[in-house]
Amino acid sequence: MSRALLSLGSNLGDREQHLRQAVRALSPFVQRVSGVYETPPWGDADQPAYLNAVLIVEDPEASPYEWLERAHRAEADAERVRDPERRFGPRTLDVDVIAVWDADGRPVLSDDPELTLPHPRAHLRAFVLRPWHDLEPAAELPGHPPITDLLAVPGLADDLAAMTPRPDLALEFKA
Ligand code: PH2
Ligand code: MG
Ligand code: MG
Repeated sequence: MSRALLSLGSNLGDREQHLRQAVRALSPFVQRVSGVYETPPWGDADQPAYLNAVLIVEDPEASPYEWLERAHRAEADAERVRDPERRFGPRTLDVDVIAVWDADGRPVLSDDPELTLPHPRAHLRAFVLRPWHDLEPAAELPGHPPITDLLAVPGLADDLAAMTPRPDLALEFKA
């Protein structure tokens, strides 16, 4: 189990710092870091705007659950507090495991509610698809059309138009 796409999001506190901290925490595994986008909140409109980015990470040893554990650890480091009443509510740091590929490049599929793979809503989220597309234009979300086609779905047009690239916030990363 070796490769994963992780999405990062923050809309509370020092958002930039939270994203940087996540990249640092995952740095032994990080292969690529996308640009940062400022995005309106999705799913629960009554909260501040997000900063979003994606990471491509690799570790020949890691199982999908290890990626989830690392994601949760990074969230805990950002002192994330979960509000059970607001599933899509504000957070200091959200690290989601979007998709995982095994050592042979085959997608890992899972319907475990703890870790559904691929992420069940990723194909609807411009804030995941667009930064991913910037890194890997030919990518495919397992079980879906190529992400270029997903980005062309009319339902995503408004969300894409509302995303602002933030090149001023490039997430430094030294391999
Ligand atoms: N995450 C959510 C809910 N809504 N909206 C944006 N723009 N970006 C996010 O990362 C996000 C969201 C829950 O994970
Ligand atoms: Mg999320
Ligand atoms: Mg999450």
